Amino acid sequence: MNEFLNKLTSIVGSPYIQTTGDLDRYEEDWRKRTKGKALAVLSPGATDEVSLIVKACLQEGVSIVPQGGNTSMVVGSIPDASGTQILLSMQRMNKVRALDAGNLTMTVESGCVLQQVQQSAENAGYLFPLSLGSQGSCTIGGNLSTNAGGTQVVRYGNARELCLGLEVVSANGDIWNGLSGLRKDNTGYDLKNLYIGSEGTLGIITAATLKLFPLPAAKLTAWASVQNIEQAVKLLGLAHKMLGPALSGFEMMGQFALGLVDKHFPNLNVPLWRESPYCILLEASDSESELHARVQFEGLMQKALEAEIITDAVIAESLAQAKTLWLIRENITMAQAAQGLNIKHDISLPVSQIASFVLHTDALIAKKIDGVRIVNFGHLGDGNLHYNVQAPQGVDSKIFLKEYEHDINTIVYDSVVKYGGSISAEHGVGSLKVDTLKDYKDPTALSLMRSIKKALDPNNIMNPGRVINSL
Ligand code: FAD
Ligand code: 2HG
Ligand code: ZN
Repeated sequence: MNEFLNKLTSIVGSPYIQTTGDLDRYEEDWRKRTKGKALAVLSPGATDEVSLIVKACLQEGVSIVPQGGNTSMVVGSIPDASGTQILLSMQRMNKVRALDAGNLTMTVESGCVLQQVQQSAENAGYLFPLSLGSQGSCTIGGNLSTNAGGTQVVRYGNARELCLGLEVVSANGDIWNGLSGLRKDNTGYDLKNLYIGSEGTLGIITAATLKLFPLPAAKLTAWASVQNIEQAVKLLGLAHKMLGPALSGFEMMGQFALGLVDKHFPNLNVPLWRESPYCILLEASDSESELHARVQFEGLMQKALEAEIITDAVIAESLAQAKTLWLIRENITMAQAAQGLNIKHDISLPVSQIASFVLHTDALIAKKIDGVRIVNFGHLGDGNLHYNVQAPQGVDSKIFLKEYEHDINTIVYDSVVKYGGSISAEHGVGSLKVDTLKDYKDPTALSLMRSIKKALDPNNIMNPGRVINSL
């Protein structure tokens, strides 16, 4: 083993291999549910180093866990407890390689933090629209490997839709340069889209060519209260109709979720939440002007009030106000963390089914556990709910999870199937949902997925046990 570690040291250089010391930030998952142990943490600085590492690991039969910002919600990016895996941190590979204004593309290394990618695009006068609450620490490689969603999907799509090309180190150590930047390329199987969303189980993304967009001339943000989800869905329909492609964000937040923000971030002054079961955060991105956006937005709010779809609304009057409204939404995850562990469900449903799903599932859960609280919020514009279940007041969250996690998951996921949804909308499968996936995914689809895994990673060295665990 020493010889193997010496070989790895010679590839990355001794400052970039760690086997001892405080490795918690690499070995513990973001939610602090699980802690693993790596044989070594490697931080390569270039694609050819990644290639040499994979070849060395393959020869030694050692598996690799790729990691970006370690913000996974599904325990996908930490090593297992065996102390035999290599944790490959991509954070040193953080260069912007090129920006092609004529082609509206930017090529970046996979360890670039998402916020850095957004900022680099903006500095050059363009927009890279992917936006997540974790954008200050997640990496673009992690975003692509999980096909991340976030708050701008309703207009710009998931990470997959924002990527035109990849550079990948395959599971046998070969470097595939697919950084084409082409919007059309029908020359066979779509390799890029196999690696996107594969959660590090097929290869390592080392760089990506991303789509850029013109910066909008104006952005407006509004906050509205509604009596129930049916009204929220009506508002979404009206917003699509009246704003067209300008609608760039449509988030729904339940009263208990906002109450947590109010409790843990009291300086944020959450509007309208005490008197309404749900609040909606809407954003319009206009390519004409601030005035044009405001007229359209005010028209939408007026009509929604007249039709009694919403009960009240505020339109942000300044950038600072808009930022605060977004901070309230983005801090729901931190507020939950401050409250204690809960049972997370990142689900997607046809928008038309969401109200019935929530009514049905709320009732089943309330029947099972008295006083349980639902942290219900999410990207309603994309049919993506974060339907999280919090222990009743006064019940220890760890004991609650131990006792009820399995049963609650069964209730929620059976209900997801009943209403035509998916058990993972944007966070992925990781190891947390790997057993659940077996029960809820079409068997033929699972069998095809296993064939792909066997073909691209025959020695099962890439993030084994994640996404699919029986080969
Ligand atoms: P990591 O957590 O390090 O890894 C995630 C997975 O990708 C792992 O399986 C890992 O092995 C693999 N991986 C990482 N880098 C590479 C690479 N270069 N090559 C191959 N595989 C790789 N997610 C959403 O979709 N939408 C949200 O709105 C959202 N909001 C969040 C808010 C907060 C506060 C937090 C903590 C998380 C949120 N997430 C959200 C989840 C998470 O941020 C995303 O899944 C993100 O895309 C992960 O990026 P990362 O760099 O941290 O990846
Ligand atoms: C979000 O939309 C994230 O804020 C996290 O996807 C969801 O905390 C969660 O459950
Ligand atoms: Zn989300």
